Amino acid sequence: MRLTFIIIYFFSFLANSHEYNKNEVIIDHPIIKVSSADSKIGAGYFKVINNSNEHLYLREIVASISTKIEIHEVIKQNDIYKMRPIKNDLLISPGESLVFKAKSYHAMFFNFNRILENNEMIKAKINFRNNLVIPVEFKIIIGQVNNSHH
Ligand SMILES: [Cu+2]
Repeated sequence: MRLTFIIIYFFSFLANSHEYNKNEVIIDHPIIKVSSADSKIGAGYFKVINNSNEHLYLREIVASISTKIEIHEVIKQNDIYKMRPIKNDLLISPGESLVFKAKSYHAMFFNFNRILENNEMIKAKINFRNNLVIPVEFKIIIGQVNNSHH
């Protein structure tokens, strides 16, 4: 009984995880959270792991589903979280990782050009300095978005 449970857990974990790898740089579990299928904005989360020996600078994210994608940072001012586009490329040092998550760095997708489906995969490219481009697919997660400071 217990073994069955462990096996099911293991395979469901595999099914839920997706990652992309190029030049020793890993993009782990990219998702876009939206509040509904016809949302016009969404927040993108993922983890960047730099296993290379080079300094890595994340520059931008591009995807045909969205006309504008910004990388935001979140700052806390007078106990209120505020987000704003980053001014400089994001450094991830060799051996370090950076997590895009709620109340922290995230990608803002604006103006989706069609209705979205839960769990569908959205093609995108994450661009770094020195012409490093990592193609990924963001999984759409509908529901449970806290719009005030995702
Ligand atoms: Cu934002």
